[in-house]
Amino acid sequence: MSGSATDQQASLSVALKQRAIAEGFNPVGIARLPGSPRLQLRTEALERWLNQGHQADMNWMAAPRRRDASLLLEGAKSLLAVGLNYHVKAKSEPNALRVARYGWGRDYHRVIDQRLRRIGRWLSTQRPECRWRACVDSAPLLDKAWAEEAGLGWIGKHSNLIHPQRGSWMLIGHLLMTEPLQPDSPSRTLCGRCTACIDACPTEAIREPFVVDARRCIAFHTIENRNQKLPEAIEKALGPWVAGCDICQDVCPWNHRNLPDSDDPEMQPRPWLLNLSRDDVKTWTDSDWNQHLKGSALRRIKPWMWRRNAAATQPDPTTTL
Ligand code: B12
Ligand code: SF4
Ligand code: SF4
Repeated sequence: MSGSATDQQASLSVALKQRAIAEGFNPVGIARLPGSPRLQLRTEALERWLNQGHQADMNWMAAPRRRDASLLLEGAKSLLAVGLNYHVKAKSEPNALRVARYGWGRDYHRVIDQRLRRIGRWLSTQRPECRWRACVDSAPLLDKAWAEEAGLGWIGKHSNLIHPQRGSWMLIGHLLMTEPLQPDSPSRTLCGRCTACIDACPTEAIREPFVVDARRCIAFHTIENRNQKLPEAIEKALGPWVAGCDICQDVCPWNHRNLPDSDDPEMQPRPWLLNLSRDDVKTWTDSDWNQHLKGSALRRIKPWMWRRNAAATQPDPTTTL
């Protein structure tokens, strides 16, 4: 490649990342397909995870396209990885039912998708021949492995991506594109000898470092499990968690630093999510729920599931009732 083409690639890469930061994303980074050999290892880890049945009934996890990002966009050469910080100042009320932080603000799928598309449209003005595709969860992509490849952070032993200054409270999206861009360096693993997340998980869902068995995970059961009754072992361990579970991230030392709070208006919590009681859950009608969950990622939890989950919760042992 000629020197000037390399320079053009470099300046487009910088400009694209600046656009992403202007959209409220931080950290941001770029990776080249097909990725380093480490990405191959992560893909093999997915294979093992599926073979062990850790996906529970999320059969969509087995989609072959998840193993090869180039199948999501023909001719894809690079991707822009973006992180959206959802750490906010507000806290749950001490005796309230607990709702995982990722669901406090507006549905992150919509927020990230809209912003990525704006970046994509800008890219089209710079490179009209370039094709792109915004991916946030909805597309079968190994989000964390690609974000790690693009330097957004490392995959911790609880399997979430951690940024050294921002912790793990970030949601991830990607813009796949046919344009070859200049890649950033992949992140290094910084968990060291720590095992706090593995020790704190009440259901022993982190079977070994980096491997979460969804069949044992409270987040899976409260959000995805469509059975009328939760397994007994989950009911016993649920504590106050009615929607998702943040325990393994709450105990992580990388989340105990002075983390920047997001002032993004779309990430600010809906007040009712911080102060939800069993009585609210019992008495709200389906249409009350529809009203409360408008534009929320927690819509995935149907009203009957909120009732099922709440009925199984126990008071938080760390608070006095
Ligand atoms: C399926 C899924 C779930 C399932 C299964 C969880 C899981 N760990 O797989 C359930 C419903 C349980 C779930 C729960 C949650 N999820 Co979820 N989930 C996904 C989804 C759709 C796919 C994840 C996946 O590929 N799993 C398959 C297995 C094989 O992957 P894995 O566990 O990540 O394993 C990787 C590592 O272990 C690594 N690895 C393996 N061996 C080794 C060895 C070493 C040395 C290293 C370093 C790494 C490593 O390679 C594997 C493959 O990449 C992604 C979105 C996406 N498209 O990627 C969101 C996603 C992972 N979820 C997310 C969130 C926020 C959550 C919750 C925090 C929500 C909550 N509070 O309730 C919890 C966290 C629970 C937990 N400890 O993982 C975010 C995570 C953001 C981040 N900072 O990492 C994602 C990326 C969505 C997004 N777009 O932002 N989730
Ligand atoms: S989300 Fe909760 S149940 Fe799932 S692995 Fe983390 S601590 Fe365990
Ligand atoms: S709690 Fe410790 S082992 Fe777990 S992800 Fe954080 S640093 Fe890594």
